[in-house]
Amino acid sequence: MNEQTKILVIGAAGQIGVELTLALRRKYGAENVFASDVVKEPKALKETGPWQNLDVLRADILHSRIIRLGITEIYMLAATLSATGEQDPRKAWKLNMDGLINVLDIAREEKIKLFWPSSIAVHAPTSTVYGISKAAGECWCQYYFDKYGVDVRSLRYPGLISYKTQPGGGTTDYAVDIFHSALEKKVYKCFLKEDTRLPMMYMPDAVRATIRLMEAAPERIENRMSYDVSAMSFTPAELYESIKGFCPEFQISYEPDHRQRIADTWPATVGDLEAREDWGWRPEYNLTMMVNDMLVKLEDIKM
Ligand code: AKB
Repeated sequence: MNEQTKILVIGAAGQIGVELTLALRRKYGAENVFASDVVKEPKALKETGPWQNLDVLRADILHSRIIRLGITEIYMLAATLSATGEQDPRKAWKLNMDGLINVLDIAREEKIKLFWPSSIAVHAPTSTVYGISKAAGECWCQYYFDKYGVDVRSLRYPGLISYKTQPGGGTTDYAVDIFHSALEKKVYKCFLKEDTRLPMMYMPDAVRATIRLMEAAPERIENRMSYDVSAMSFTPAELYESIKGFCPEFQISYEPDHRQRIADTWPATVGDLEAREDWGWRPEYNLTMMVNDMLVKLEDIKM
């Protein structure tokens, strides 16, 4: 690690933000990783390192704080997800697009290395405002790299499964909610059809992929738009069967809602050869390993 590396995580209270911040603090030292969000500091981050209340849409304040803290790397995670974005498309567009461009401008002026997450939603870019914003965001990343040499790197995350923080308003959220119902011995009402297959990833793999991409030598990053990364792909019925192997009494019912329409446009699987070849991506968790680990960790938390 370069002596002066100072990291800012924007959107640190979200599903990826909490776990990525904790992993970065373990790796780079707590005092070198500043977590920030517009909402208050989540319990999971309290007393683990420095916290800043920052709004990515207030570019001037953000810019001066970044200079004052001597930030050299930014993980810009603040975004509205696919399902929530459909309730107020203009608001989602503003956060997802203006937020990214604000940070790209600061990265350009201060020569800061930047990570920004894209999504499998780009494979059906016009089915949600989220998909449009991710597809456009990838183009902005390429543009800032080509035109200004900004060292920006990106992954297209699949649905992410985690136990520390709940996801916030995505189409793949069922794959987290289902575990809470299983442990609370409730019947789970799934909002997607039983045979809806989507690409998914366990959070430890997502965090590892993100840090590995950011640590790769710049000449290995051939793709400045975004890399597909894949780990597993399953349907609600397959996930249910896997959980039932550990919780035999668990029951499910299927009541598809507006999110089914979004899921139907997304790919069932994605190929990640480019990420494997360019910077050595390999997932560690398959469906059974993920289910086992989720149930153990959630049980510990709930006890
Ligand atoms: C969502 O469902 O909106 C996200 C995603 C796949 O980008 N989890």
